[in-house]
Amino acid sequence: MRRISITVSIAAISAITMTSITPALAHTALVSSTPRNGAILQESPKNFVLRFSETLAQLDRKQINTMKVMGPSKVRVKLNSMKIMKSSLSTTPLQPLTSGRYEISYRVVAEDGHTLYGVIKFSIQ
Ligand SMILES: [Cu+2]
Repeated sequence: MRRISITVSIAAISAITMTSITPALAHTALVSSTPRNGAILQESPKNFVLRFSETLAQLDRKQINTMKVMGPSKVRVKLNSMKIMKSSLSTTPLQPLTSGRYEISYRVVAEDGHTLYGVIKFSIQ
């Protein structure tokens, strides 16, 4: 059963990698994430990191690049403040996550002004 879930998550990752590379448009795309989409973790992630293909835009005092993490029973995970380093957005959970399924949804604005939304799913055993 374990093997099946791992195969599925590898397929999911390949699909994502291909979709982010294939369009030859200049818009930003998610390059990688921690945790990876479809990841099955043994313990709580220490941080959440999203890496994009373009530098993210920044505005003073306005949080235009953000992510939200929903946990089991649709409970929102409390996060520390967002950190932006060029093309990556990261944060850490306030408390370790318990086992279950999680969903990271993000919204970022690249320097070209375009917005990108997406969802990353992972679970903790
Ligand atoms: Cu664009």
